[in-house]
Amino acid sequence: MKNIKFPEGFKLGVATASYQIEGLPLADGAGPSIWHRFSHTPGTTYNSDTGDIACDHYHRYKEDVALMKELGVKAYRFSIAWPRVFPYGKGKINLKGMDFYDRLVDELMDAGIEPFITLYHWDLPATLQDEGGWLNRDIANWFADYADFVFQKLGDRVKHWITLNEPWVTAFVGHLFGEHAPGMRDIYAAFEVVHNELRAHSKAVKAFREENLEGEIGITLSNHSQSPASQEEADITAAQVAHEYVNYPLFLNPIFKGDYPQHLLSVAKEYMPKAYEQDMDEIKEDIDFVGINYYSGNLVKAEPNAPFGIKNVDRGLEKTEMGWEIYPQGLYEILTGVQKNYAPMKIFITENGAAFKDVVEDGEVHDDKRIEYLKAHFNQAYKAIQDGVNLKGYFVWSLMDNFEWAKGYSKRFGIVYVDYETQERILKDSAKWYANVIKNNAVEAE
Ligand code: IFM
Repeated sequence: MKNIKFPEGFKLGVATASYQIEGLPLADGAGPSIWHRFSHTPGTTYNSDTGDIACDHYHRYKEDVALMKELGVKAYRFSIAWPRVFPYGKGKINLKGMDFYDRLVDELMDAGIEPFITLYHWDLPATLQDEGGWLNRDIANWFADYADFVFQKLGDRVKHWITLNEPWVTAFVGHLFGEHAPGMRDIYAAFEVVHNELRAHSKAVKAFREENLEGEIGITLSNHSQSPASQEEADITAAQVAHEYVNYPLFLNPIFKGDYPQHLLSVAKEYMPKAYEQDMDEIKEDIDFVGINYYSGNLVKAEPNAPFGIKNVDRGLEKTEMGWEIYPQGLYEILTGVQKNYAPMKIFITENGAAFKDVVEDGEVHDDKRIEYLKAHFNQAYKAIQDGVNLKGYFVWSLMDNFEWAKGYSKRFGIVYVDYETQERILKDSAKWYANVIKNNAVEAE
């Protein structure tokens, strides 16, 4: 069997997020987050699931770090729950909450695993939501102050920082589709959130630079490759609009070029916040890397009556348990697109993985489909490196099964199975496969 080998120093890691795994969201003086509030509101999540216990990682972090060490992972991407550190989002500091992350970072360092920290993975302090949350322009300062505090506490050991995870999802799934916290349905709000997220991101980057710490900072963006359903001009334009609306251009154009992407503005300018142009110079700010999350692709058709004139059509590809098309070549398209348009110094795939129906048989989980999925995507990442993309690492989503937001615990993304009754962790076949990939820094070629 032929192998493809990743460059030396390539960071093969795993990723998680605070509310999805930690449990005990109110422990040791933490304040409630919007996800705590949302998941406790009837009818918001599958089975009324909440993050109250999740994977009990808050208690079991040592065991989980040991598991990562056993797998040989080089890097671990996790997020900090803002309301553990600032229970009200600003003002009063909760050192006990900060201590948890301090201990976690030490544990990782002892295990030789590099921490990559996401500062915001959707658990906004609920009291900030009471002041408008991402719709309040002051959030740029609230976020930068929180980030700065964390930089000061952990910046001696942590060398990779991600400001926001998937700001598109916060804006649109949380403020237009109403499926995520805070559960709003208002398109003007969604675009205002995008803008304030960008302002908050840039302020945090500036705060990081002012600390003069050794290390790198970037942002993580969600992506679904968007292919036109035909070579007709209308479909090509629709795919381009979809791409600029849901993918990296919505955020990277402002960050790298100081403007929103043109195809998107042509259909959505009316939704942009008043005088948004005045903030663009401040938003444009050098970052050290771009984080790319990629799971699936869409086939796009022009549909004049649909929002923004775009409609997804089913092309009959195999889907994961999330109902997402498996389209590995889309990862290549996204990576090469980022490289070509913005030439960032570094790119990391900060999430890639799949939910499948996992069954425990005699204490084992034979998740061949997940292995196949990962292998195909690793091959596309390799191809992108060969073609000049500055890809420096790859984080599998997720280390372990966890709270999949509105879908609760019904979808399993982990390479480690979690028995939620007993909290037992079971290495799926994909975890054993990945351990081997890491050991050899190589994947079977396809
Ligand atoms: O679980 C999520 C994660 O929090 C953000 N990116 C997509 C994952 C799978 O839906």
